[in-house]
Amino acid sequence: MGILNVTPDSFSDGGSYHDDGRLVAERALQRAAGMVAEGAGIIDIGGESTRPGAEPVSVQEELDRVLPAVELIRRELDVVISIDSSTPEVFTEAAALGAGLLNDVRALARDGAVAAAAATGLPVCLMHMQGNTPADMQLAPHYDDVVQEVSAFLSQRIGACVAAGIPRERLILDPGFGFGKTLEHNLRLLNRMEELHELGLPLLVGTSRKTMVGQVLDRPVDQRLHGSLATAVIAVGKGARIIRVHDVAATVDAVRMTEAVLREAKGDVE
Ligand code: 9MG
Repeated sequence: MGILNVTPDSFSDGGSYHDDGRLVAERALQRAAGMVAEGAGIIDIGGESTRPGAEPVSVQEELDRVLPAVELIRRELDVVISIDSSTPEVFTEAAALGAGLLNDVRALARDGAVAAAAATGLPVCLMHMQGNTPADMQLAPHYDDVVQEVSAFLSQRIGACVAAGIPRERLILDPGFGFGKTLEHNLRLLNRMEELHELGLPLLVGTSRKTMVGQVLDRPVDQRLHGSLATAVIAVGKGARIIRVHDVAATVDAVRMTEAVLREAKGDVE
């Protein structure tokens, strides 16, 4: 899964979102085409930053950022479009334009989100976050047992989705690396990720360029590729099915190599 942000600061190489929404959609298409050529099977389009401390955007602003990119990418590329959003109106409109997956860091907790997601008929990724919003999630994360609590939260959200008519088979789970977690919590979650298989659903993992990599390696965000690849390899080794990344080509190579080793262990060598 390649990451495609369509926030105003995402295309700082000239041109501005506010000047011309179409220009952003065209830049977004170029980036998406690059990631597809590098091997991405899913493009995750987001119009609201989920970084710690990020300011919320209005529904209209989010729609204006996301929909032109969805429409253009859907028309031009053969790839699954994922919508990185928590906003019911965005789910509905993006689904009507051909999106194929909803990726919600708030696990459909916003008012009307479960019903709107159910009505689209699309698969949904439910992510764990401690704290209600990216703005407050890193204030003082605390868990007695991070893996158990993430698992219990996801289990509760699965129940809410199934009760609202989203079948289990349409759900994907994500432990939410970096969302209301210290470095120790993130490392423990990665080490014990197998325990989340008890929930019986595919796992999505996003660690690409995150603070946890920067903290271990003492590297700024533009020097975290190698550390991010290490976490992707571990996640695939522990059964993750989707890896959400900025650096698609390098991750595809690392994942293909990991899968070859895992296949050999099962006696299945090409
Ligand atoms: C939008 N977004 C940012 N980080 C993410 C992560 O780790 N997982 C998912 N599902 N979405 C994320």
